[in-house]
Amino acid sequence: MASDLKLVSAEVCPYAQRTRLVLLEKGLEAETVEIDLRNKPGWFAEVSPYGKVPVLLHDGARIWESAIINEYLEEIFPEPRLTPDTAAGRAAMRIWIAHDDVKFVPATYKVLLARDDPERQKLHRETILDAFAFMEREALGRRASGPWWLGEQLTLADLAIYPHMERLAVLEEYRGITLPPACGRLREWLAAMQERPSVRATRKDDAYHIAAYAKYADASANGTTAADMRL
Ligand SMILES: N[C@@H](CCC(=O)N[C@@H](CS)C(=O)NCC(=O)O)C(=O)O
Repeated sequence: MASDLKLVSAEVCPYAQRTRLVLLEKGLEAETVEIDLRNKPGWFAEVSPYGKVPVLLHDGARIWESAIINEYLEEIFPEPRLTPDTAAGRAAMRIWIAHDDVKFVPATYKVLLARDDPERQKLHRETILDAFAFMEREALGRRASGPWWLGEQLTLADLAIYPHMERLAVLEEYRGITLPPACGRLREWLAAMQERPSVRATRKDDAYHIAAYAKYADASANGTTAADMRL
């Protein structure tokens, strides 16, 4: 039952937003428990094995890692479908979620945390710019048609990648990194995403994100995410 769903979340968190987007796209109601990541409640360590949000509790199961939570929701609540019908399509969807998780997002945290190291900043800046160009060319540039990441169908790839793109103002504010003019498809995709009711319901403005990431940009962040990203 959808009403058995409980999401441990934090409004600032792009990964938690991924799952909130899937819940909204599927019209699922969940009890959402917001936590303050700078002041985690005592019970959080029991619930979250990595000390991170999001965590989903459902039907006796405890699921963590946003991309895996979203696939779980897709399996249990298949309508509306957010995965392609073909195996190749599903592989493409997972490739782009992995690209976001492994290539793009770590570089965005690392470029902020490298406050005092211009060489490392340069390295991560290049990774980010390469990732923009790669997404523009290899994902959006290869779609047959349609406004979404893989074409006509909105999938978990759109909902996984969007929250990090919503936060691009953070990179511009602190490190002067912007989406290059050549990334017109990315810009159009972002605009299309921002029309969706699920995005409108979860979206925060640039000023909110800029304030939320100040502790990464001044390298004072001391949570588990910052520890992982410093490695
Ligand atoms: N790979 C994880 C990442 C989740 C994550 O990094 N969450 C952050 C907030 S955006 C967190 O809870 N960090 C805890 C901390 O920094 O102490 C996922 O996809 O769910």
